[in-house]
Amino acid sequence: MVSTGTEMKDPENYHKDSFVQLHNPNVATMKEDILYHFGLSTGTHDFPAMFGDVKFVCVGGTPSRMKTFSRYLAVELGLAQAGIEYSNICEATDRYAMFKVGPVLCVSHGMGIPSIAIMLHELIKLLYHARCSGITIIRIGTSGGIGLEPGSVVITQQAVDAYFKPEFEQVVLGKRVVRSTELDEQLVQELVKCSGDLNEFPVVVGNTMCTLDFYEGQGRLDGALCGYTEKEKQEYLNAAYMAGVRNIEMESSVFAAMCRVCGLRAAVVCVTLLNRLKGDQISSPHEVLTEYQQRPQRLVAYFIKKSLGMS
Ligand code: R2B
Ligand code: URA
Repeated sequence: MVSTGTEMKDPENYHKDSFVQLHNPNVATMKEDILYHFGLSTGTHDFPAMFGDVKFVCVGGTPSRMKTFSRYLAVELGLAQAGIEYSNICEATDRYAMFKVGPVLCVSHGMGIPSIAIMLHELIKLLYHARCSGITIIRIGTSGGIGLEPGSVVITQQAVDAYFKPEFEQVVLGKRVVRSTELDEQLVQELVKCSGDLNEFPVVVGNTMCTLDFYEGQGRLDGALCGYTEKEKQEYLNAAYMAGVRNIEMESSVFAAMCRVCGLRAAVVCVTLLNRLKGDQISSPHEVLTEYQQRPQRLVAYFIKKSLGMS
């Protein structure tokens, strides 16, 4: 079976006050749902009470980055209290970390498609069990840029695969299933507007290539394996640039595909740590990289504040 995923819904109308939808009739019939990798269960936790007021979800690679982001958000949203730390809701497991700051849930997803996909299955079910509606979800992350100054932030227009196609392909029961990776255009424009308001660092809208690997998958010359030349690498990255690709990372395609099917308004905002046309190694000093990583956080925190009528 080859499915485009477009039969699922009309993307124009799926946000508004829409409830999170699962694309699985089995879950509604389950007495208890154990979200194993979160260490949470509908049998032991009151999801509507814990998460029913969530309106924004921010996901990013590492637990520490999401903790830092939740602290920063607490200050920005006026919810920080001296000496009080937001605790990790998933402390029963070390697979993922989750922090809740008012209406914002911050969750780490690890590296790569399999890791974020597992997290998203459980996150989307969590939002469904909590009866959340009108959710906006944003991946904030890092990436390698193509033809951009390091530190530039890319708001993803389309998440594309390594052939530059806006598709996510998975094998389900031995068959190819292809889903669309289209993202919410209006949300892209809202984020662009916020970047103009902030005017603190370069922000571009472009396609994001999602790969299965950091080294060969992204055409690096410095992995343990490499069977191509510098010239072939440059040709590939230039072809990506011509296809509108401005950055490369490892989660956006499945993120876009899953959120689309389940009625979540989704965006991807990643900073570029280097310009891949100029090299492969991430060699900027730690402080520089730390500041770069804060850029998507600053933009998204501003967007949330603005959406809540706070700026
Ligand atoms: C960006 O950075 C990670 C690889 O270093 C990966 O998770 C990604 O998408
Ligand atoms: N993350 C990636 O996936 N690639 C890069 O080049 C940098 C960060």
